[in-house]
Amino acid sequence: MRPSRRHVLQIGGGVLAGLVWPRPAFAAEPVEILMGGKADGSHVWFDPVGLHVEPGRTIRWINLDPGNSHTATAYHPKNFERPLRIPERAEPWNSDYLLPDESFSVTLPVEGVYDFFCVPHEHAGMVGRIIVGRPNAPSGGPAAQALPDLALRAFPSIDEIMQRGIIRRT
Ligand SMILES: [Cu+2]
Repeated sequence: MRPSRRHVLQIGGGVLAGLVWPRPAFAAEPVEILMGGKADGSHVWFDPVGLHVEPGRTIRWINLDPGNSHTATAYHPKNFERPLRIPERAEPWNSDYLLPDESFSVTLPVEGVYDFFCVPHEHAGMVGRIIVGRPNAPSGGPAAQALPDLALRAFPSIDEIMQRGIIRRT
């Protein structure tokens, strides 16, 4: 069962007060991806930008950028007709706009490569990549379709994510 967004936001708000990054990863805990930006809005990012997790893990995005709203949105035709860059059998997600300190969670049971973006900042290269289990699972990998240049350059490679497990923003 997937919790409603409202429920997730309540949980996120409660947990945020004690948030310390980096946190140790426990199997039962969500893995957190921070949404950040410079005060003047000149740079925006997901951190980590690349992540390898086991199937069934929950990912939680948290907007820690006091000056901007962000989204965590799967590359999928159902999301603004963007190209499919998640496994074919996987459910697409779209957090909608997260205000500062809001959060959004999804659980990813299907193995493969998931690329996601921030709706207002895709052109600024605000994208990220999650690998669940094996990247070459039959469910597929990212399609080689045209994205904004800065977005394409921002994805860590599959090899790098598999080797290091987590890729912090540089
Ligand atoms: Cu953004």
